[in-house]
Amino acid sequence: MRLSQYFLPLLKETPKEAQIASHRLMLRAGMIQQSSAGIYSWLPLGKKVLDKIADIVREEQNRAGALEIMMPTIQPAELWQESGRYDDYGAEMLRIRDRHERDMLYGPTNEEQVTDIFRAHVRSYKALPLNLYHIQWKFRDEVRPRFGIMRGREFLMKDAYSFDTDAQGARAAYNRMFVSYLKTFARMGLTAIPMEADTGPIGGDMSHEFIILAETGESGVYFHKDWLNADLVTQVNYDEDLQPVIDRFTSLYARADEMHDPDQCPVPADELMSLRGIEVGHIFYFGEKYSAAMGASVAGPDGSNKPVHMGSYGIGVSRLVGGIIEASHDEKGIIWPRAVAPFDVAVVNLKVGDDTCMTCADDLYARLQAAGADPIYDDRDDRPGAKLAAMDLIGIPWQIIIGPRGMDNGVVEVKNRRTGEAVEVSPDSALTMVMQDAE
Ligand code: 5CA
Repeated sequence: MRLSQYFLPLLKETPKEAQIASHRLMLRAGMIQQSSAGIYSWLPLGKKVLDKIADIVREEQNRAGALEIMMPTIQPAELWQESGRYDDYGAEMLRIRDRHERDMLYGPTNEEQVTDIFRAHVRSYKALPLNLYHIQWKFRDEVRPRFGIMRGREFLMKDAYSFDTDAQGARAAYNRMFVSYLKTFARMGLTAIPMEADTGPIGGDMSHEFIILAETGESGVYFHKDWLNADLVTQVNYDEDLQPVIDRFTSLYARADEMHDPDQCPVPADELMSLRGIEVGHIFYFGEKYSAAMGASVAGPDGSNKPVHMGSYGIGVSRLVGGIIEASHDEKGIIWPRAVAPFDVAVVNLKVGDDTCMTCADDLYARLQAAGADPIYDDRDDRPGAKLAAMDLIGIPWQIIIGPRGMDNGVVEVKNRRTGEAVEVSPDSALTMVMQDAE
C-alpha cells in the first residue's frame, strides 16, 4: 500500500477524552473514530487489525471443530421471553419496536437464537456433539462505556455454542474451547490466564475468564507465576484426552481478587503473583438452562428425549485490538506483534525527489510484495522526522529506511520496532531480514 493513496488520518494532539494508552493510540494512529458514546467507526488501519484478529480466532475455532454460522444482530423478543431473560437482562438490552409494533432487540449475546436454530433441526443424539459459532456485532447499553473500544456499547464478539447429550460430553466441549483459547491468544503474542469466574447473567455452574495482563486492566488476578514463563499450549493437540491437560493448567491456580482466599490458596507465597488484567474471553458451561426452557431436546440411544447440555464461549474480538496495544506499546506508539500487524514492513523513502532513493524504494516495495509480504510504502513528500514518527506510532514491526546518505554507500537502514535496533545493510539483505522474520 502506498501511503500517498491510503487513508491514515493521524492525530498530532493527544485526544483529551482518552484515559488509557490503547484508546489514545488508536485515535492518534487513525484506527477508529467515535460515532457516539461507546460506538465507533473503524478506519482502514483499525479495520485491518480487527480482521487479522478475527481471522486468527476463526482459524483456531475451526481447528477445534467448531462450525461457523452467522446469526442476525436483531432478534425477536419472543425468544428471550421463552428463556425468561427478556425481563432479567434489564437496561443493558437495547429494545426496538418495528413498524408492525413487534418487540425486537439488538442482541447482547445469542444463546436463545442459537438454541432456536438447534431445536428446529436436531432431533437425535447422533448429530452431536455440535459446536456453532459466529463473529458478530453485539450491543450492550453499558452504563459507563469507556476506554474506547475496550468497553464499548457496540462491539465485535466471537461467540460459540456447544451442544452435547450429557454433562461429560459438554465438559469435553468446554475443554476443547479452553485449549483453543490459550492457542488463540498465544498466536497474538499474548499470555492469557484462565481464571475461575462468576457466571453472571449467562448462568451456569462452571466458567473461566481469560485475562491478559496490563496495568490498566479492570480485573485484579492472583495466579501462579508459571503462567508467565511457560509455553503451555502449543504442543497440545485435540486428539488427546484434554482433561489431564486442563487439570494441569488449573492446578496453576488463577483467581479474581474477590475470589482469592489467602488461607485456602495452594500457591506458596513466593510463587504467587497479583497483577491487573483485561478480560478478553469468557467461557461458560450452563447445562440445560436454555435447552430445557426452550425445548431443545434430542432422543438418546434408548429413545428417551432429554434436553441437551450447552456451553457458550465468547472472545472480545474488538476488545482484543485495545488489549494487545495495552500489552505492547511504548512512548512512541504501538508495537504490533507480527501476526496482527496491519502491515509487515514499512518502506520509508526519506527523500522523495532523489532519483537513487526513489528507484531503491520503488524496487524494494515491489520485491517485498512479490515475496508475499504486505508492505506499507511511505512515498509522501514530508519531513523525515515526521515520517519516522508516523511509522513508530502505527507500530509496523520492521522499517526499511532509505535516505541519500545511505544510498551513497549502497545501504539502507533496517529498524526493528520492538527492540529499536537498527542496522545498515544492502537492500538485498534488508529484504532477506524482513522475510526471514515472517517464517
Ligand atoms: N454468551 C457469552 C459467551 S459467548 C457471553 O456473552 N459472554 S461475555 O458476556 O463474557 O462476553 C464475551 C466477551 O465479550 C468478554 O470476555 C469480553 O471480551 C467481550 N465483551 C463483553 N462486553 C464488552 C464490551 N462492552 N465491550 C467490548 N467487549 C466486550
